[in-house]
Amino acid sequence: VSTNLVSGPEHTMSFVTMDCLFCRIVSGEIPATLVRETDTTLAFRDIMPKAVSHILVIPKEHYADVATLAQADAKLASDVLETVAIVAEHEGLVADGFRVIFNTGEYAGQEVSHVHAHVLGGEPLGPMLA
Ligand code: IU
Repeated sequence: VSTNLVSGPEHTMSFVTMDCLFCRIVSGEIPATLVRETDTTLAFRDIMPKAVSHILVIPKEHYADVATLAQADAKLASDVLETVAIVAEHEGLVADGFRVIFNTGEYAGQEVSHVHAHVLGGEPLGPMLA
């Protein structure tokens, strides 16, 4: 896995792996519809939305999944959850409720190995699947 140190006006220094799709979104190499950016996290719209509102929240730094992140950097995991909460508020999802999902590993069908919270809402969501 190659790692690059990326710096730029809108990105503070962060380690990214350039063979990771979401790291490429962090670096600006691949476009995404950004919803919110903090020093440590990024929120953007899922390209194949499964609800009226479907946003992905990621740490800029690469961690494979939520379990790895939580054990390696509890503060960064907390930053991700804070961005989830702020995005849910800005999207107007709080009053009616919303769902947060971290698919983790093969059985959960995790496709992108860069931890991401799915934030889903804006309509009744039905059974608990992302
Ligand atoms: P998963 O939890 O790893 O299965 O979710 C990956 C999500 O990333 C999935 O909902 C895709 O629609 C989404 N996605 C994206 O937003 N932009 C992309 O370029 C690609 C996937 I590839």
